[in-house]
Amino acid sequence: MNFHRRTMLRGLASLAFPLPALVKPAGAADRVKIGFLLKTMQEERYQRDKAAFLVRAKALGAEVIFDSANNDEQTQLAAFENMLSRGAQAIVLQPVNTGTAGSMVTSARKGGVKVIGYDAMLVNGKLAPYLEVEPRKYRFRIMNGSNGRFFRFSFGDLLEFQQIGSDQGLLAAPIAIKRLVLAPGERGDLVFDFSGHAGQEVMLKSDSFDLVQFRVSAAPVSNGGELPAVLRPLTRIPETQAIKTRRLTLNEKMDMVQQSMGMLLNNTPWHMPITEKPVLGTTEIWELVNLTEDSHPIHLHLVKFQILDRRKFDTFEYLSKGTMRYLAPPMPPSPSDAGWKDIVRADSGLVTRIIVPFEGFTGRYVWHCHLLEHEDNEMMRPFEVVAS
Ligand SMILES: [Cu+2]
Repeated sequence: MNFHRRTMLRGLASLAFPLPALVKPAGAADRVKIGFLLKTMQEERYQRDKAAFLVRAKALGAEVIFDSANNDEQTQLAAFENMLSRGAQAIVLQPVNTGTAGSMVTSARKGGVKVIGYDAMLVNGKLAPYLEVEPRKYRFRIMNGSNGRFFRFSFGDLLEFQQIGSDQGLLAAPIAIKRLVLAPGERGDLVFDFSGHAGQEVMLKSDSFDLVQFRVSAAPVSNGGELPAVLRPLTRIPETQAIKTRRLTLNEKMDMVQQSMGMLLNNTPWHMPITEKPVLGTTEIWELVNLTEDSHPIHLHLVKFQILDRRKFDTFEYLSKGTMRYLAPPMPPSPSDAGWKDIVRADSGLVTRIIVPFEGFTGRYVWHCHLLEHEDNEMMRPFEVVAS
């Protein structure tokens, strides 16, 4: 990888198909045997993962021994031993219990068999990458491209870095932080100064997960000067500018035995008639009332918006009587969240308010949760920007 001052780290993903590293080119006489052991096949995504894995392995000329464990540790242990006895040279493992996975890894290593964690993090499509850098400032543009994982980015042991931008552009001024939370789809524009780390290694991490190792060269170089103290004027949109406030709920549908049947926006499936029709050139406040137990990164197409605040409310009262009773004062957005955004984390039990100028074009757009498994299951709605 040849990274420059402006570096885009894209496609951070929680799903790894680390096959190319294991598999010899198709046509090689000795086909590599790979074990692929999932914890369950009860979820639809694993059916798709299995199919994709098999296709990719076949294309690369590998033989796959597949099994799943029905969420049972002992079943998984037996399946793992079976793969070893059948001559698997590497096993991609999704442990039922990470605590007991150690014994499987130990027995595999005795026979020289590699074990690869199924839920590995990929950075720009690479597993455990490193980057050689000079002891100076680097700019990193990071996008969380995972299906559903929230990242809490930090450098090394909570080293300070500067955030200069969020989803839709530069912040008003750099902010010094030690950790940045990004939900799926969110972006962060960061500057890290390696000048104090010449000859050392610095890890970009998310909590205990290692993402990218930076190997800092020892020779001194110019550090490129200081960051400007002011970046771009950023006027907060006054609430009085909004001509309409919409209260929109985030809902989880339950069946008779309280099993989740999926998530909805405003309790309305995708195919129902359009209910949100903002007028071009006007500004609206959208109140996202999260009645679920999850945090949902809500994304609006076309527009950029600002986060007004988040406020705790009584979900039980809202669900039972339909009345809104706040339990705490509103919380303003953090400095990281105070710039132009197109995705907002709407946390459980909070009303998250955004102020949205509808500029640019009339027409139909969508708004949706950015968790892939939610948006692909009805947590998406159209909106239509209409002419004044
Ligand atoms: Cu969601």
